[in-house]
Amino acid sequence: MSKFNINKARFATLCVHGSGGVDPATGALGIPIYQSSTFAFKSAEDGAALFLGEKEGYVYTRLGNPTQAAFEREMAFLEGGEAALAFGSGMAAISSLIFALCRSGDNFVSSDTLYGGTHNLFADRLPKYDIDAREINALDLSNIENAIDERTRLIYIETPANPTLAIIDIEKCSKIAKKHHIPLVIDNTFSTPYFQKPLQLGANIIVHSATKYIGGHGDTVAGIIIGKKEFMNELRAEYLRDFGGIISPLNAWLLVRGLKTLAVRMERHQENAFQLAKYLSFHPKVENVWYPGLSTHPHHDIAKKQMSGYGGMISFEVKGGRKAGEKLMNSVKLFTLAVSLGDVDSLIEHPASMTHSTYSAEDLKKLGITENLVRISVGIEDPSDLIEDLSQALKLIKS
Ligand code: LCS
Repeated sequence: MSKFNINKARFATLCVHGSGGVDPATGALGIPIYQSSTFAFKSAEDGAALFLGEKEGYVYTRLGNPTQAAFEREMAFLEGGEAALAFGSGMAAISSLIFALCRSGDNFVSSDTLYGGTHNLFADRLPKYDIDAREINALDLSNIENAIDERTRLIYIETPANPTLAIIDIEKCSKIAKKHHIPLVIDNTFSTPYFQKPLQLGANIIVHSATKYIGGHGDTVAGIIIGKKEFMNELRAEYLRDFGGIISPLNAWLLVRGLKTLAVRMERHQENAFQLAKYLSFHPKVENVWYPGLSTHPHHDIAKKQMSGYGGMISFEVKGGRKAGEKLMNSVKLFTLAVSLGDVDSLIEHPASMTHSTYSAEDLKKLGITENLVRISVGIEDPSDLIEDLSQALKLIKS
């Protein structure tokens, strides 16, 4: 019997069967956790050749590890990229990427609604290295054009944006990037390759906080970059080797395992989120619901064009200001009051005082991250239980 042609497989099959097959060393169907810091050389000459890069193989886990490689291979495969590079966190991936692309005196253009940690890196840390992150409203594409000059090294877009679920047109951004011969970087954390394929839309590099849907179980912190092989090799040498923000073999293994169920988890996250978004839209104590799948979402048309589904994140405003939002968050019983997202468990948090507290009050207002905005990461529980929980908590808010 001829072997199944994995290249023709659909996404859910790719998630399960992956790019790697069985472990070549042992035949293990599940990739082993190569929990080893170092790897023995066959001879002194062999070690020297590995160090010179004349021979492929493993040397030391900071420079590469088979479990880490399995995760990278799988992510490159699922995103449709040439290669990938795993990091110890999403922030390690993003900071390494920016340092790899920019030198002192350079700048880059970024969408202004970002995860609060990314914004903090861009607005507070990078200026210390004389790198200017120009955070602009990328919903108006002319703002991107206008911010670009001869020292601009990349365009960085988070879409859907955390926490407002703003959707930026990737294809249109990629045309601007091409015109200026600079790479377009997309943070694909909220969608995952299951719902959005930025490389197919013209982007050049993808970053993820793999902590979220990629792992899916809330038990790992990790990041990954996907792009051209040559660039990934350069990044590995310059940034993993010298800056050292590597992923551990155990965490890489948890992510490989998480990816096997990515398709079914994303389907269920979306199904549940749709039901909750509709429920919240009609609730008298809720003002605005931001979910890209709703036709009332201001960028629904762009979402429909570039995403094959809308994910599991919802933000909404509770009538009655900050106090009403706090009452809701303190009253839920099934949702966990916690940051992070993309877990099988449903989570609830307050962006203005938690994940996005790195923004100034003025910026929060400008971006629509209001005092009464609550963000939920919809898990894979029974949606009726989730609705009942929100319902009992909303009932406790005095109108
Ligand atoms: N990109 C996005 C879109 C994120 O949401 C996060 C973290 C990161 C990058 C950074 O990844 P990390 O280093 O945490 O793996 N977002 C978080 C959030 O919304 N709540 O807690 C963390």
